Amino acid sequence: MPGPGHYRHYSWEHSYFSGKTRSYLRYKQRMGGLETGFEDVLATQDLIMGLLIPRSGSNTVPQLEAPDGTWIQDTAEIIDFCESAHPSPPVLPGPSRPRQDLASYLVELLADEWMVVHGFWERWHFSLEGDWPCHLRFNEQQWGAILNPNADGEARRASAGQFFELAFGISQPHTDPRGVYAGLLQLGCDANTESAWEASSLRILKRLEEHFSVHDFTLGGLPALGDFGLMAPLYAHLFRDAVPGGALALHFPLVTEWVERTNGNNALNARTYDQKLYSLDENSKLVPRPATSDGGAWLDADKVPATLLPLLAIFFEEMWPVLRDSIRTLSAYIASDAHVAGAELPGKTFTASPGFEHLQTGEGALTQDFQIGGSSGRRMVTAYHAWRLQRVARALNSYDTQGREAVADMLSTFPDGLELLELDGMLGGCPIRKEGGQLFSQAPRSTT
Ligand SMILES: N[C@@H](CCC(=O)N[C@@H](CS)C(=O)NCC(=O)O)C(=O)O
Repeated sequence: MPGPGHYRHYSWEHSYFSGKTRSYLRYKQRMGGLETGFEDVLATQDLIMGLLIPRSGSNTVPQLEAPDGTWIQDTAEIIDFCESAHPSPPVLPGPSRPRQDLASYLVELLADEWMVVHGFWERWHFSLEGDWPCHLRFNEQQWGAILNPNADGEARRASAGQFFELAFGISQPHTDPRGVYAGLLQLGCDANTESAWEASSLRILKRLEEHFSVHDFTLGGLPALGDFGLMAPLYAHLFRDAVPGGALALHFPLVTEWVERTNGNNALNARTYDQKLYSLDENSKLVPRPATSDGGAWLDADKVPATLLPLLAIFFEEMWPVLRDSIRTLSAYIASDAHVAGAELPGKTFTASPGFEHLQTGEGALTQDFQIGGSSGRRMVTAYHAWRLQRVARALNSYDTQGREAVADMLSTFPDGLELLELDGMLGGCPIRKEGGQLFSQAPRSTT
């Protein structure tokens, strides 16, 4: 049980981003870093309307309430807040280990904002009545838990069924895509690009499988930010899901085992961070040792595991060109007459933000062409990406000359990798301010 004055983590078990912060908070608590503990609170519709929206202006989960009443929306901010309040054990290597630090931020970004397409595709592609395999009932049950928590099982499912029809048009996603089905199109996953997105996710999973064959976590024998980031796509939408979960276990058993290990639950065989393995001494006494790889620690000397580099290569091959273009598109929009300086900007990851649909769909000013695996598509631009890149730029700025050289050495092995060192300047035309759950433009910075 959490102690007095504990944190409250408002979340859903089936939420993409909640899997990231839940596993993070559990790690901090179990390793002695979160003295008061945390309570995982099911964010039912009543709580979202009556508490989360009034406190942050956002209906998204997860959100965190600190013991002193501070309210935090967004997984990146939740982790940054807790790292600063509870530095030990760290999940960010920091400026003294710049290569591992940057690798952690990039894996987190890839997991949160690129793998999200595959995660949502897996959840909603198999939810159509009449298809096989079909996990519609499973999905209805998990959504019913938040929409109508006091009803009996059948009625909970029925509430979710009605919601899926009303919000997502689930009976006709091909002719009238709404909600999550519109969201996939807005993120550039359409008939033309769908197979390229699938190939991309298989490539990512294969590289992770290879990595976890050697190391138990992204940086070695303890989890880091990138591990918790990867829990977003891999926990609720793959591992825990009735259809993709089976496929993950069959084809990627090491990734499956890593999910158990990083989640820290039911992980006896997977071996987790606070576990010991034992051998017997000559008197048959138990002799403990860390249960995880690499002596239960991150690799020393700021080494990024060689098997993690191919994952970072995917970030640079696929995601970076899209992020780079999105900075340009967003800066042009902010500088245009269509935007009033200081006004709100769309900040959602998945689906266009309410009120910004005309800009983020079709040929709107906040859309752009992109490529994935040789296929072309068009997708929305969100200011959320620029805000997240500001965080990466801050990390880069915190490295000393030697640290920047070490990072440059690593970046030079990726396509256009060295461009990342220019990130701060590139973001000069679109500085973003976050207030609660909303993003706003700020006066452009001079880049000279
Ligand atoms: N950038 C946010 C994303 C949060 C988010 O999109 N959460 C999803 C659930 S995983 C949500 O609440 N979606 C509801 C909506 O957008 O209306 C974060 O990292 O916390």
